[in-house]
Amino acid sequence: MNHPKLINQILEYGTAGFRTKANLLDHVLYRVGILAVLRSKFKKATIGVMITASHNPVEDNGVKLVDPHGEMLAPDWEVIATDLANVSDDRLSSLIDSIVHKWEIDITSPSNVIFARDTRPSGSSLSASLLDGIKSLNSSFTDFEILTTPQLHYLVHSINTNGLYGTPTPEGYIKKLSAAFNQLHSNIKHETTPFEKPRIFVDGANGVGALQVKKMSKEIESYITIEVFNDATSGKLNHMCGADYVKIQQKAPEGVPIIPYERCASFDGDADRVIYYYFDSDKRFHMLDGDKIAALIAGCISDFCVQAGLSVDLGVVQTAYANGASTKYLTDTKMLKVACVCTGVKHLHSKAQEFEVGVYFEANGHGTVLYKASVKQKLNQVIQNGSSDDSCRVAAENLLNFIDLTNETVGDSISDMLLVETALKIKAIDVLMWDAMYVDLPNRQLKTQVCDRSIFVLTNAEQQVVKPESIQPKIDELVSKYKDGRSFVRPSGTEDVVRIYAEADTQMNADWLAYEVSLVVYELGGGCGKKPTPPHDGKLLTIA
Ligand code: 16G
Ligand code: ZN
Repeated sequence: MNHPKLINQILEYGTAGFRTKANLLDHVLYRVGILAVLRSKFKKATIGVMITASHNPVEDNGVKLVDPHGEMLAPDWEVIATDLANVSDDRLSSLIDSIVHKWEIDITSPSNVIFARDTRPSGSSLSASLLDGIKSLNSSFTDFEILTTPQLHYLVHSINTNGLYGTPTPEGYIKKLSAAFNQLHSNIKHETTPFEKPRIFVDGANGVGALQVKKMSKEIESYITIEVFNDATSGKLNHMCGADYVKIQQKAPEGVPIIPYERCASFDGDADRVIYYYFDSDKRFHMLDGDKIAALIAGCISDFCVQAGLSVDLGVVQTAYANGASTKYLTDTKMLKVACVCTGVKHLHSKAQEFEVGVYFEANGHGTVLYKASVKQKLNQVIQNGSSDDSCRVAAENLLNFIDLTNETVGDSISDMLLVETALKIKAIDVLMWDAMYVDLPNRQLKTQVCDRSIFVLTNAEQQVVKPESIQPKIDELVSKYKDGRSFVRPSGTEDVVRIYAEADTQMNADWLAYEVSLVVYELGGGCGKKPTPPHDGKLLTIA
């Protein structure tokens, strides 16, 4: 038996695919190889497999499938993935037969699987296990070796559109984005520009994003200087650095120089998230998260549309983690439609598809923009009708390049960063002016352990607890005690914890509200392990 299943622990295909300690994944990768081939035969298209555990520690690894248009695996196949990963060795082949039968898969039809991995040391042997699974069904395949998650999503989509979305190679990705960036930046002319050639410090989380952004940087160096830190040459992946560290700890990563007002961006371990920040003259840290990125980008697209004389249905999709101040800014100041959905990229992505232009971002920095074909058609129409010095035509050209600079398949640290840099240049604003768009409400995230997090049933885009029934009235009561208070709790999809989010008028109040709510979860939700401890003496809570 190839790649026998040596563990009894049940692994679930969750929001981020399978993710656990790397040494538990050998049989899972083999079976995912089989699953990807079946999916490819079923969809009659190329399927992608990405081996990564994103922002998790280097000892972990994970794997997820990429569907034909570069989107996440369809939910009904997530269940199949879970079944395949957990079935005993002796029942594996009969389960495969039953999947083939149930989904009427023509096992003789051609299939193609492409795959890549992040920089984790466990990646190459897990790739080999995956490949054994793919080969067991005689499928064709390409191993793209070390790439970012969004690069793999791009490749799947461009292969399945016969190159219409972009040349289906890693170099094609760099070329498409860099060409759009260079075109935009050569078009933008301001009488007074705050900085002629911007510079940005990138924290590559000691991962694959660092390697790829260096390649990108060479292609666009006429218009921007990108200096990469935590570049995987010596430091440990995601250790004291990266987008998740910066967002959760609300502090700067190690390894990035502190220079006042210098723009800095942190990627996560597989480069599908980005968080911005800067230091003021007192070396105080200021963060610009996914909400602020969404506000900047949505505002820029909306301006382009107005300048091009186009009316489009533009919406912004957030989750409950979006800072209340950002939602207020988007709706009240920018007069944009805002939708709130459950956490997880697939929920944001599918909601964003309902708009002609759907901007979606999680506060943690994962997000992108989706454009309906109708928008691209309207823009081409404006270009055809306009004269060369026509400002409508120029705006339409700029927006088309902005679309080309976007990785529409999934959130992408590199693409998102270049969109931000472009939006700042177009608006002729610096990081301070961007930050001043609105002021974040102080907030705090905590997590607490319960014996069984599956007892939590939520509603209203995960903002209210339905079960256990006693919890929500308590949360409502606590929230009402705090000015600008808001709080919700949800079981994590990636860790064995319940997460608590709270915001309020001051950091101290946000910390106390988060603490009080975590105590409610612990006491009424079957807490186990360490009981939450209160924030002491006006000091901030230390986050586990
Ligand atoms: C996964 C999700 C991410 C979400 C996070 C929440 C994808 C590709 N990733 O990383 O969108 O923010 O889970 O984690 O969907 P949690 O359930 O542990 O809070
Ligand atoms: Zn990631």
